[in-house]
Amino acid sequence: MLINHLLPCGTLTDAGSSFWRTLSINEKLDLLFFLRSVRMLDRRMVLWQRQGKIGTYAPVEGQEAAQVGSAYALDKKDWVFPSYREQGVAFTFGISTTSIIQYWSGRIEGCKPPIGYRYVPPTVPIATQLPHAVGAAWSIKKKKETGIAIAYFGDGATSEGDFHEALNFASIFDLPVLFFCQNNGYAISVPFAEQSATKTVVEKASAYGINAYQVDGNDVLAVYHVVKTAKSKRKPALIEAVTYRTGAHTTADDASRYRPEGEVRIWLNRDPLYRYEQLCLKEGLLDEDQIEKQDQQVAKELDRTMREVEKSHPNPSSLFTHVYHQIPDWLKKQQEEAANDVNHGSIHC
Ligand SMILES: Cc1ncc(C[n+]2csc(CCOP(=O)(O)OP(=O)(O)O)c2C)c(N)n1
Repeated sequence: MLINHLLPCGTLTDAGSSFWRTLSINEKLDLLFFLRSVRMLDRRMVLWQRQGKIGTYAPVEGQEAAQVGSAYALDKKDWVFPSYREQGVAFTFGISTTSIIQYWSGRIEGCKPPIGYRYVPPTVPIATQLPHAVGAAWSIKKKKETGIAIAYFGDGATSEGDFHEALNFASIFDLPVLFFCQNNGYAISVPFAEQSATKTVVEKASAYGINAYQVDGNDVLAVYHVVKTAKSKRKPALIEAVTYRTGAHTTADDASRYRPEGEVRIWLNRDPLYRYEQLCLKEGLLDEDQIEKQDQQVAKELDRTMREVEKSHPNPSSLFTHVYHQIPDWLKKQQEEAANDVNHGSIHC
């Protein structure tokens, strides 16, 4: 059964009303702040990619509630294993926008987890981060720590062997790990029905005997509630957040080639940000002027961060590190040449 707390028009369901009453004002406002900030960051990233300031980018628009709601339920004791589309998770978990922008600019600095955050670099090979999260959860259990591990992935990842091995291992060893799938309907251009024999992701959990939750991924309250609950059990669980990416797979993709316009329109009417903002306005938590002022501050801060990143130039030597344990001689030669070019001014960095 799909867990739902907030309808697309911004009205709470009965379960939603009960949960809403348990939240503090700060929690309620934080969720709105993160949703709005992530949307602003994401839209700017697309523009910055078009302006050549960052590399190819994977937009989050449409999936903000799934990312903000889940990450807001985490704390610094937890280990996070993201995929490449998790800017909303990163931002909510406390990773700096500097680091997020650096990652998408291909900079080594953006791949280093900040001190104090168990947030590993985003994984591009699909599903390989799931067994890693299981390993972290195994270590948590052995060391009797109190955190959990969470792996983020898409619906396409459930067709990889790593997904099945990870769930099986987590169940057999009874590990505190959450498998958080954002089912956004497509693995690039392949619709879910063409790559999965089951109608849902969540039913795959029964094959491994683990807890399962299917939640409206565009409902930030329901996602927050589900992840909080699953986390408190300290057992493996598969969570399917049913959502949709309203933009393209990446800035290198044209989604109109494989997605009917009518389908996109249906999901735009289920926008995760609109519904939560309507609730906050109706509840009188803040008014439109306050939202506008907050947005202006966030926008200013994002633009300032981008200017700072642009000013700091990459060291070309970083192209050669972290690839081989022992760098081969032929590559070492290229590294020296690059360093010489920098020293003699033929590469400006
Ligand atoms: C092991 C592997 N195979 C293929 C790819 C190419 N690839 C990049 S994204 C993608 C689709 C992934 O879809 P999904 O898991 O649903 O995540 P989403 O992009 O929708 O967030 C594929 C097949 C890859 N990165 N890694």
